[in-house]
Amino acid sequence: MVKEKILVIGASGQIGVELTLALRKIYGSSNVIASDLREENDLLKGSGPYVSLDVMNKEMLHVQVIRQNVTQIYLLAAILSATGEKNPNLAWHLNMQSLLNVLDIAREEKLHKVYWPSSIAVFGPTSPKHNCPQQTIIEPTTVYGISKYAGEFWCNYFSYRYGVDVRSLRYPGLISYKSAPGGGTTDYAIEIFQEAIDEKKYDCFLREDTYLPMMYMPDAIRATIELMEADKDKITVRTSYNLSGMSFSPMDIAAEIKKHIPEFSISYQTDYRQAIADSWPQSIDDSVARRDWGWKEEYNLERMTRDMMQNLNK
Ligand code: NAD
Ligand code: AKB
Repeated sequence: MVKEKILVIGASGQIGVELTLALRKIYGSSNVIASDLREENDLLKGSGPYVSLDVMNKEMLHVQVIRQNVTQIYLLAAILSATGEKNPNLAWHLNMQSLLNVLDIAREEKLHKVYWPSSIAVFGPTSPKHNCPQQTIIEPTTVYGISKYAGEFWCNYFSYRYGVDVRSLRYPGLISYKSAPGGGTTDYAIEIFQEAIDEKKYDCFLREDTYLPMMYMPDAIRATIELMEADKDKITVRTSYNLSGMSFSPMDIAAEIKKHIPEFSISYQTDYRQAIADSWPQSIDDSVARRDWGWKEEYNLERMTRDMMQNLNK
């Protein structure tokens, strides 16, 4: 087996913490270097190497890659949909330049693989609302969605033009309890759990019937690793794979939480994030990922809620 040295950029974020820990289990702690602009997340401390790194500083990134003999990069640094609408220039700049820096270095240093996540945010109001297919009309209306769609085409370009083995998933909204979310529209589905436990009520910023594609973090981590470990000849999509777990609305998740906390109540006060959510599909067709590398989710709303409640109550 080829010895891999993995650099995770954005390791202190919602996905980064859990992905770094999962990669360390597979590849060995010392072979997975966590890096971030902010300080090391408490859950990572003592579990392996950490470097402070700004992905926008290409020279420093390049030095780290050479110095540490990095063979794979997982690039997770980004500005998400809700924060992106508050500062579109910054979101575009970070989301695009970070990817171009990583792809350039991957080409120059002949890295074995690169992982970069896209999002269901690439889809816009003209895309099909239900079972949105892999290839369809894609006209995103958020700066985050535009940056993700442009990024997908850069991945495709570097793959076909320079042979960079870059792989990507269009994650749905991800729900987790270990590290805090970073400014997305789907964050309500995380906040609701903590508020239900602490306050027994939650004031939701999306309308009760806003259905969105969602996934529990253990499924997302497994999908990422399965995609990255799949044989190269199985990967037919070099932009980004549709990926699906479940679809629910605030009303559905509130009803599920009520099974665990009967006195829980939800109210609704929508804000600018409603328009973002309304522009996205309600559910995703991920049959191409299922066909190419055997994707199958394990968690539905009921199972996820039970697991979230158990872990948050600990
Ligand atoms: P997050 O905001 O929780 O984490 C991003 C991390 O990147 C943060 O720790 C931040 O400090 C770091 N970062 C920011 N600027 C940096 C820089 N210049 N250099 C180095 N690090 C920097 O985000 P997340 O939810 O973990 O998302 C990770 C990736 O997955 C992003 O590309 C996001 O678009 C994508 N994604 C996330 C979701 C989700 O629901 N969480 C859904 C779809 C796609
Ligand atoms: C967000 O809401 O911005 C993210 C995403 C779906 O990309 N969770």
